[in-house]
Amino acid sequence: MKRFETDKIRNVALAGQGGSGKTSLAEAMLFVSGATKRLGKVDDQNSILDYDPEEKSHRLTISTGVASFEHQKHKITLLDTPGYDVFLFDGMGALHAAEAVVLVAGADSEVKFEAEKMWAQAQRLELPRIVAVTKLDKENTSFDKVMDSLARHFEANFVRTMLPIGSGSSFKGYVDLVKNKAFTFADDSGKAQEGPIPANLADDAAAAREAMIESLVETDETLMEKFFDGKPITDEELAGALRSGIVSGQIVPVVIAAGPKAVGAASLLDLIVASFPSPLDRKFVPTADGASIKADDKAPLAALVFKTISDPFAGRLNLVRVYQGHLSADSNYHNSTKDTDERFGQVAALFGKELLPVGDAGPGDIFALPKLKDTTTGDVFSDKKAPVKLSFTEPPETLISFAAFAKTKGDEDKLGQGLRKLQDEDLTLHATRNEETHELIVSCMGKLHIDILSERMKRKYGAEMELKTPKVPYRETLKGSTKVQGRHKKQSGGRGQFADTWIEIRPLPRGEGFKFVDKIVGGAIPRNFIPAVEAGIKDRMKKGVIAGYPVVDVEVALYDGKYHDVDSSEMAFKIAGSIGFKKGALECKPILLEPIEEIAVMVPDENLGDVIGDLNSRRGRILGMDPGKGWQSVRALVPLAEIQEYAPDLRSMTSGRGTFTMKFDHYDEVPAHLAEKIIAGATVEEDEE
Ligand SMILES: Nc1nc2c(ncn2[C@@H]2O[C@H](COP(=O)(O)OP(=O)(O)OP(=O)(O)O)[C@@H](O)[C@H]2O)c(=O)[nH]1
Ligand SMILES: [Mg+2]
Repeated sequence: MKRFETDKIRNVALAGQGGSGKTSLAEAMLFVSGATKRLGKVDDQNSILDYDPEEKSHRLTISTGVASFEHQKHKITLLDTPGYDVFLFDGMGALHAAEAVVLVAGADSEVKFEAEKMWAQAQRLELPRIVAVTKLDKENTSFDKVMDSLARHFEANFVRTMLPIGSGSSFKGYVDLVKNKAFTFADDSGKAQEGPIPANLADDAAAAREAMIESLVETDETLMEKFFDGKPITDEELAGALRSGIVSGQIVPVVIAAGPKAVGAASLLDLIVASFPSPLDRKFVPTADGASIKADDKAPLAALVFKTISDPFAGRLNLVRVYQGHLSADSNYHNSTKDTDERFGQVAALFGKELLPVGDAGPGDIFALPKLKDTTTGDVFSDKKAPVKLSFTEPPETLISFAAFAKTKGDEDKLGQGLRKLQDEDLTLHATRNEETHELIVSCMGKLHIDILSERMKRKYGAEMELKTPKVPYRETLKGSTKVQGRHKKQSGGRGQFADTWIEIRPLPRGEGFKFVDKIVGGAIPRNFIPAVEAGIKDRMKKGVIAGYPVVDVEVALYDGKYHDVDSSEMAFKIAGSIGFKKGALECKPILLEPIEEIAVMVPDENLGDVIGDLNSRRGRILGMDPGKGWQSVRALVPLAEIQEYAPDLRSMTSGRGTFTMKFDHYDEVPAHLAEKIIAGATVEEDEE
């Protein structure tokens, strides 16, 4: 693909809630521009953008699809973002690469939280928006209902620039209020029949056009004067006001489309070319130090890696957007985030999974770099001498954790490697080993997320993942104190084993761990055996005394003992230490401790009662509530054992709108009736005598 002047580039992200029709609309644009020979369909699994096998089988977008193509002497790059909540972060990152966002709103649904989140991200990045209303060909839909829903959920000056012709099965196309003509579609060729406005719509169209003109002229004072003086506004003036209204964000046009029938795709492309911002119009690129960025080819380089794709065969593919300066293939560049140099062998535009080599790239270009060494999402390429600190959106906290095992013995390495590769391309996936429970913990955003990760793991890295609820890292501690003898004596022919110890055990305040006090006087136990006694006690503490969990917060003083010149050894004293500790600990009212998490839940007002009731039923203790506009933030302490699968439950209680963060707070005593059950189901390792 050749390079285009910066003002001839349009980077457009499609965003919106799951299943609203983003990919279908993007496919329709590829088709009507001639970039594809046939109309790709999500349902027929032949979409260019949802090319990944898991995207095909689930018929939804998991990872932002990118397609660059030429249309009317412009280079258009579409970024087709995911809409389902667990994949949203990928799309939020991709918005960094766009100049404008098309919010795709399906007429068959109220605006949902996923659309709200992407809208908010567009707002943070100060990206102009337009709305494309899809699915007006479905029964029981109405354009007015969509407009109402938009107005309820977003603060923006929505302006209809189209009106639908027909609805449900009689939906035929739209009236273009700017051109003041009707466009109807007989088939899915994308070609419209242009004609006069149908008589039954004439009044509505005239009123809607008047309202549109009024909104448009408001963005320009001279136009406004002209309008209120009753003078006619020319088509050029209207087009100019539309463009400046979009670019400045003063208006949000609402258009009509239906991807699977290629309705509205050509006219959306026209609007993108004529009225969407080019990279030169971009006012704001977030930087860590507030430095400003100019879409200037000659300025020092500033390019952001907004996405990494990890492939078992091709390796890593980094998706990059240049904001400032330029770069070319077969040259070295500085990754200023990681402070390493990388060689750009190939620079390629993307068309779904296809790579189209380009020689060089400048401000506004979006492309892929195969086979870099160290670079991943969020990294910045800039001049070593004039480093630029571009900001990238922080990934959200993960919401659910699983203990992962390899289904087939021997696949543990594959699993570990696969998880590392999957983490490269997904910042909302974390894999860590829990040192206490020794489990491999995989944390991510939700149920659908882990399902897709499991499928990918199997297909790409050949390991089947078995998932369980993670073990709760309980601990044991003691409430009383005692003095106890630990004695180990064995005579089995030849040299025997002998060690005798007296220890005093007492509890320490929570969090103090373990303290060993050596009170041996007069050589009751020789000095060289004392560390062995301590080691034996520590060993036993790790293995637990009632349920197999580590014992914490105790002090043990070794104050007396006996030894034998021939039969005593370090091993014998170690065993005596362990035996003594176990015996003594059982006399000291041992109890179980459980981790307590502090959770902060953002709840829509209408779900507050349900959420609080649910937290109470999870043995939660509400700490406080902070009201917001239509929302409450609830803080509570909840035992980890009760809240490991909170994400899907909160999702269903709040129709997906509730969010939460959780962090470890402290360990607390497990209530006796629950402790009994845990202890009954546990095994404690015996001493090796
Ligand atoms: N009737 C009708 N169906 C549509 C329209 N647009 C999309 N669909 C269907 O809606 C479903 C979802 O379409 P997609 O294009 O995959 O939606 P999406 O927004 O990309 O979905 P995610 O990527 O999962 O967020 C598919 O079955 C489409 O065929 C439309 O305008 N009319
Ligand atoms: Mg999609």
